[in-house]
Order: sequence, then C-alpha cells, then structure tokens
Amino acid sequence: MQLSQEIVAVAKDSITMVKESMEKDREMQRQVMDAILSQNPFYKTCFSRPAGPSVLKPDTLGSMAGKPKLYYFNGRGRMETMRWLLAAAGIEFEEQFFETREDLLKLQQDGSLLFQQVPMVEIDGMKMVQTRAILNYIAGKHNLYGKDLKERALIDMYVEATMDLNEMIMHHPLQPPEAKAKHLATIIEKATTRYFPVYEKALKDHGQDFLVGNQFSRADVQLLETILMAEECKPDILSKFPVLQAFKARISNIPTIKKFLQPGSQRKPLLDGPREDSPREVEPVTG
Ligand SMILES: N[C@@H](CCC(=O)N[C@@H](CS)C(=O)NCC(=O)O)C(=O)O
Repeated sequence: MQLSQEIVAVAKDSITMVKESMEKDREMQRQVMDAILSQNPFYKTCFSRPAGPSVLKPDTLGSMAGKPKLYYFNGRGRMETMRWLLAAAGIEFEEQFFETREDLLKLQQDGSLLFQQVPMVEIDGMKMVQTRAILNYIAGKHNLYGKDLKERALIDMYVEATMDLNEMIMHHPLQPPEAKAKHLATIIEKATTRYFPVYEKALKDHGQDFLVGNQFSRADVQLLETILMAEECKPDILSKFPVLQAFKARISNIPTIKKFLQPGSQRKPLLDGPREDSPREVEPVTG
C-alpha cells in the first residue's frame, strides 16, 4: 500500500516536471517570436527600416526554377546554416529579406508557409520549411551527407550537437541583462567540456582531414560554423584544442568556404555586437 502511494507520488512529480519543462519551451518560443515582432536587439536589423510598401510582390513568389531562394530576416537566426551549406556546396542563392512585419504576415497569409513559420526556401519546385528538413535536403542533394546510412547517422549526431550549441549561442541576446554573464559562462563551459572534446578526439583518433568517412560533409561545415560562433563568445575558446585549430584552418581554406568567409559574402554578421572582445571577422587563413 505504502509502496503504491510512493509510486503515485513519484509519477505525479514526474508529470509536474514534464509540464514545467514544456511550459518553459513554450515560453522560449513566445520570447523568440516577441523578439522578432518587437525589434529586440536579436532581430533589430530585421525590421529596422521604415515601414513601407511590402517587398514581397506577387511576382517574386512562386519562381520555381533556377537558384534556391531563401526567405527570412536579414540576420543569421535559423537560416544561417542553410547559407553555409549552400555556399560550401558552391551553390548560388537568392535571398528575400523581410523588411516589415507585413512581409512575414503576407507569406503567412498567402499559404507559402506550411506551418506559418520561416525559414522558407524555394528549391526544386518546393517551398520548403522546417530548418532540419531543408538542411537535410541541401546536404543530400549536394553530396554532403555521407556515403551510407551509418555515415549519415554519425553525421546527424555530430550536427545535432553543433545545433544544440548554436541554439544556446543564438538565445544569448534574449537573456535579461542580469542573466547574460551566467549564460555566457554556460555556453563556454558546454562548448569546452561537452562538445569540442568529442570532435577533437574523433579527428585525433582517425587522423583524417574530415570528421566522417574521410570525405567533406555537412558535419565539417556545421562544425566550422559553430566554432566561429563560439569564438565570438570567447576568442581563444579553441586554445586547448589543437586538432580543432588545425581543422578550422583546413576547412576555412576550402575554396567555396574561403569565399564565404570573405567580407561581402552572404554570410550574416553577429547582430548584437562582440561578446568577449570578439573579433568581427575571421582572421585571414594562411596555407
Ligand atoms: N521548427 C521550425 C521553427 C521555425 C520558427 O520558429 N520560426 C520562427 C522564426 S525563427 C517563426 O517563423 N515564427 C513565426 C511564428 O511562429 O508564427 C524550424 O526549425 O524551422
């Protein structure tokens, strides 16, 4: 009897914890959306121009051939990794930035967004939404996704971890001022104790140039993107990771990526200014 009461109590506690965690997730989503719609510094350049006529004219939608066309804010957000993958694959793309709130509303209302959310990418006759679905498509199409299911599984594990870290970094500007220092410390701690050691060890153990299958893949691209974002949080964050330092230099020198790292490319800048004396641009890569 006593035991079953204890089990019921534990179950109730677990349900309360799950409910609290779901509420926290919903709250984070609400904050991101509020930030977008209220010109929070995170997206300040998205709506920074005076509201004018919508930039999304009917004839700019539905163009189904040619270059992929990216619809998003003029900032990194959830779109930046798609820019990285396309650039790494040497694919030219067009971008349609939302300049007013109405631009987003218009896309939401005209049925272009399957779930009323962006990023949206027009590609190969599809209006693709959902970040991971789009990234998977681009990676699969451009041979950045391993040679078999097992390589793909490993790539997925590696890139999901980079995305976890990216998300923490992306949410940093949304933290209230009094929480920022602690949040930044958590990012640095997670990067240096949970994530980077795994990539350092993987590269060291197999001794190859690329993370998976001795072949350039999205895992390399997404890891480099994340390293650069982490360096914006702490410029010397790689100091204890010599193999990752070499990896960064090597991947940065792949011609398509080198081009993307040049000023004036479609790569988006950090919006809310440097964090710990971070350099704005990547140092020139030699070799
Ligand atoms: N699971 C989606 C989430 C997309 C998402 O939350 N997009 C935000 C902008 S970054 C949005 O469109 N919010 C508008 C809304 O939810 O109404 C994805 O990964 O693409």
